[in-house]
Amino acid sequence: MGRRLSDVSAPARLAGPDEGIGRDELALAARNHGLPLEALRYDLTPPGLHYVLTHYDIPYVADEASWELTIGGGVRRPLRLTPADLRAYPAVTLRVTLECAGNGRALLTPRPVSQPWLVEAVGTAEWTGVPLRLLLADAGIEDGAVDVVFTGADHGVERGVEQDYRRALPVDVAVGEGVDVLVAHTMNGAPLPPQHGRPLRLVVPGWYGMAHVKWLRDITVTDRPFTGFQQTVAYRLRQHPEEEGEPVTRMAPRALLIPPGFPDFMSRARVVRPGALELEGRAWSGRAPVSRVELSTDGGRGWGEAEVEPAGAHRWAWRRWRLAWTAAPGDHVLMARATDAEGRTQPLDQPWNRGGFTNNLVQQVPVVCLESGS
Ligand SMILES: Nc1nc2c(c(=O)[nH]1)N[C@H]1C(S)=C(S)[C@@H](COP(=O)(O)O)O[C@H]1N2
Ligand SMILES: [Mo]
Repeated sequence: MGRRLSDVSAPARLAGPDEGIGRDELALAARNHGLPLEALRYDLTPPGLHYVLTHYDIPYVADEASWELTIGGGVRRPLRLTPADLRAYPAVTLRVTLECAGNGRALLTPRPVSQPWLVEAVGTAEWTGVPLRLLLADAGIEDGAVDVVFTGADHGVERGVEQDYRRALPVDVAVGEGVDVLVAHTMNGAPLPPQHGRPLRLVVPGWYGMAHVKWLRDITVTDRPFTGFQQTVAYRLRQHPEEEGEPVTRMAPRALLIPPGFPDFMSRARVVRPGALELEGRAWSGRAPVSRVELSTDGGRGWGEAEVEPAGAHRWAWRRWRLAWTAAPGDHVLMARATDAEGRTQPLDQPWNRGGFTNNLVQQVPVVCLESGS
């Protein structure tokens, strides 16, 4: 019997009311790991602890020297560049917090069936590369450009559509003066590891992960809006499947706690002993800088103001925050809430859409404080 791609490729769906995480979701979770939350302690996430998300397979790149990045479409001088060519350009290094747009998805009700993130789809790295603006200036963008389309070397099928991983940015974002979009060849001072895009990837400070195309092999300038799968089918905010939906773009504010105390192996419940503790965590936002972080130690009834470290030179990276707490014996629920300088804050009720995207529900961390002396 003839087989079709639609036979092997599942449609998008929501989990049923009592449906647990399935084997398909487990398979994705085992490939695409999160940041162990204790690693929020590092300013720069060691690459092995940075979250990973890859829709298809990680391309095998034996020899960087034979890699070519092509730049074409609506440009006057199409370019072909090797990683060595890119390393010869003036380099810019940016510290960037990257978060998957689906972070928090597995906590939603109903649960969109996809990569089942809790809240750990985040990491911060120093990316070094060439500003896209420079490359596009060398290529010479023609008048009437609308989008810049980025193609990765990975290939797969998703909801019946066979594709290369491909995403676009509006041309004003691609060449924007405010912040450098980078074609990065270096992560934390070393060549990109395979899972993070070896040898080249796009880095779009402030945007959710899906825009940061890995294994970048082509950049094409177009004079009409890009309508590929990852732009118009996936990564849209929809309540109903037939809606066109708003595109997913920049990261909403989020704060996470460094898990206090020590964990139970199986339940991951946090255990602390009574007394003074310093609660610490990180917060970030892709539109306006984080301006405050509030903490609740009683499940959201009262909120205290955390001390947030200054952003310093790193506007696009997470910021550390802290607040003292005296733990008393009993059960507690800790919550942290970030607000950005334009007043966007994290909701206490789940923001829901069919993809589970951009959901920045306040994190809840149950903590058991032991009796003194136990
Ligand atoms: N080529 C390609 N680029 C990609 C992806 C992909 O599947 N293929 N996944 C995107 C998504 S959804 C995310 S969240 C980030 C994850 O980047 P990381 O694995 O380096 O953390 O890569 C993005 N870039
Ligand atoms: Mo993602």
